[in-house]
Amino acid sequence: MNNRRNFLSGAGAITGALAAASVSKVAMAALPEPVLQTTPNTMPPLMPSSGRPYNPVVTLNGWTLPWRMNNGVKEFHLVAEPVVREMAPGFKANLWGYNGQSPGPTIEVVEGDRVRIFVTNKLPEHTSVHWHGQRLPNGMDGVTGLTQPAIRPGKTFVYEFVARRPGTFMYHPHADEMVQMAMGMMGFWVTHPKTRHPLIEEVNRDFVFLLNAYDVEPGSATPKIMTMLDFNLWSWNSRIFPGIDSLNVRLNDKVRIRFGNLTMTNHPMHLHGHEFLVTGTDGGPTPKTTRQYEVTTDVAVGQMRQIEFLANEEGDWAFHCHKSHHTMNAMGHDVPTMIGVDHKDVTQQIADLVPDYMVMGERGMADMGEMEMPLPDNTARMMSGEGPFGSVEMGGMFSVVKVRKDQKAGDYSNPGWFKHPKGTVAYELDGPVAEGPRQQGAGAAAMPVQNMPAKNIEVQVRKPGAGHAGH
Ligand SMILES: [Cu+2]
Repeated sequence: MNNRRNFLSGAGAITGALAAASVSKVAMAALPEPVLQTTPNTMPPLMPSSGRPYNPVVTLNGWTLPWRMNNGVKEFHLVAEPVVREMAPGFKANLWGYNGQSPGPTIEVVEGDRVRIFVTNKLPEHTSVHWHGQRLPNGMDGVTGLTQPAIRPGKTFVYEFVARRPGTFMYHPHADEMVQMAMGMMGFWVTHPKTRHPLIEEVNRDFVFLLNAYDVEPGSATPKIMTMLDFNLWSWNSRIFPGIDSLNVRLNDKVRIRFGNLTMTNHPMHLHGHEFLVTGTDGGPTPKTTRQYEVTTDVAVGQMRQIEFLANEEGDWAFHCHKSHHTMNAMGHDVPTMIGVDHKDVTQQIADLVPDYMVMGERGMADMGEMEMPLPDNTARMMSGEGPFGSVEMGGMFSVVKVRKDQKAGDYSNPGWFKHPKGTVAYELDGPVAEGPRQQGAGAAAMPVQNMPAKNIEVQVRKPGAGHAGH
């Protein structure tokens, strides 16, 4: 009870607001007052104040939607609306979302709960909500035109069903989907088991987030909605590193992380320092016989995965998508690879004409993370994040799992950087290093080659400058 009251009154983070003007006063009195969120920070777990108890989840850079009980029914109020989302400090995007943020709030219920969700549409166009992965009456499935009429701007629709299956789910529009998902309309849903479930472990920490992607041109603030593959912002809950909060846990905590993919490509999610099991999907808990230890698991488009591990190694452990372009922020994709290219002469010639000219990428791209390059206003840096040893040189889908001995149970605050025990950090060798012999000629086991080239060619690998589908 106390937790919820604190949550609602906490530092003005959440404010009540009136429902859409077109809803009559009588009808409004029948609706739960919508709760809005004004901060992109990770909110503490929302302890259930009514209904069956459960161990709540923590939404990364997000929050859980409070409800009210009405004659045994859990009532929620979602408001679909344009929002301004801070995707990283200093970088705000004009998105669409729910109740003040994108993604919308996480909805948490218990298996067997009867749930009633009011959806008010404050968007400039019609919408609907599809409850991804749920068993429900067909007419509650939220597919505009197929199972219900569209929710017109200013209108409120009511969805009602029993949360039949425990597990990891999400919600999103099934109306002008391409636009509405490209604009950030989505949210997480967790149904907790009502009793001990043989395939669902009790855990100490349970984190959730959605993988999403945007195409926002440097200097602008509204996503381009026609983009199919060429996104330049790869985000978790509409945040990009270094704007994504760390996942802070206590040493020897059992940790569950649940994620769903609403981008247009797959994301191999990789955790450092620990092995995990995939314990569930949006289809439910996985049978134990299918579980194997992994350090990377791929989550395909429209899929959800939940992973579990024992956090028994102290430290700051990277957790990220393993596609290296997905741990970068807005960048010019048509930049050719310049590694190894000597352009001293041409640089001097250009510098004579353009005094501020600088060459990028001659030694790799790391310089760009550290360089103070002038950027248009409201542009996310390509990669950054100041770590204890310098620039982390990451962006996009990247965060850190912080495992600490002295983190208190239930404390989700950031403990700061890990203090490595003496002698446990990679160090620079002092002294000379012998040069070994370099490879010469063909491998001894190679087949004889017909029509050998007249002279040996050393290949200069260079990416094509135009087009780069498929990442
Ligand atoms: Cu990825």
